[in-house]
Amino acid sequence: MEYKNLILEQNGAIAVLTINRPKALNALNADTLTELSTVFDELGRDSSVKAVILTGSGEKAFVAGADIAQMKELNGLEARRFAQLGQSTFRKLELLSQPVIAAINGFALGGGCELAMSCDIRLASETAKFGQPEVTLGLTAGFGGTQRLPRIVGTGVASELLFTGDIIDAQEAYRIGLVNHVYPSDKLLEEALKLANRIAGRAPVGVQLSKSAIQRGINMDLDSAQDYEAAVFALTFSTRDQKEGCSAFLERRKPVFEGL
Ligand code: DAK
Repeated sequence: MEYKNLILEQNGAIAVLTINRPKALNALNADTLTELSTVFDELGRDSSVKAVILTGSGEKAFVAGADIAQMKELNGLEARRFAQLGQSTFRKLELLSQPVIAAINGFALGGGCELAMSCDIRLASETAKFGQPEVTLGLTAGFGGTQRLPRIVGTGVASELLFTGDIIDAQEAYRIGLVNHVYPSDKLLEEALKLANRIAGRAPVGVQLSKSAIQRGINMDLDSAQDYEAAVFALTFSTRDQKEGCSAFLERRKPVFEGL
């Protein structure tokens, strides 16, 4: 399918999805959110895709937030619809069967930081900047930031960022655990592809069920989460890849996984 504000490319088993509104620093307007929602459905159906990389077009921004020009004119009801569109799209991303790596190549502010936080793994370029500046605009975060940021960095650090709107650099984001790794800008995509390919080489059902156990389990009490973990663990025993992986270990050879 053709998209106006997105570029979807496939590199072997890896899909690279680029948000492409560089003139507006890839800000998320309603059209872009709607396209993202559609592309996540498309990717979820595509069993040839084993991992996804999400990035922003140009050298300056991952995503500089929700589109302020569009948002400024909303009335209360429209703002609720806009927040719901963003929230449901980001939740779809979080629950996408394949793992998603955010390659954060510049500003990840407001909705952009919230988008990155909906990905499974965050890699940043040395020039990346992060923040939830909504309070500087007279708003609160509306695409899950008040919920995901505390889960990732803890309530104290999240509260400071959400109350001040301060913008932090990639090293500080690394220090507080918001990103997994920081790379020079010209190495970011290469490193993201390396990581995605390492993941794509593992048993796909195992990877996808691990993701599901993390994403579903984190919002459950520990006993329910462990029950869920036991159920997904059991499910892997109905796959050929489980037999292959264990046999390959015992036979001291590399496994050949089929995703079945
Ligand atoms: N929206 C729309 N356009 C944006 C934009 C944004 N978020 N960020 C940048 N742009 C546009 C600029 O207007 C400019 O357009 P032209 O003037 O060239 O037409 C172009 O991108 C380049 O930006 P600058 O000229 O400003 O570039 P600089 O290098 O000088 O500055 C910057 C870069 C990232 C520091 C600056 O652009 C900036 O501060 N941008 C805004 C960042 C921001 O505050 N982001 C958070 C947005 S608020 C909710 C739903 C959602 C949300 C909240 C509530 N509900 C419905 C409840 C989410 C809120 C947000 O994400």
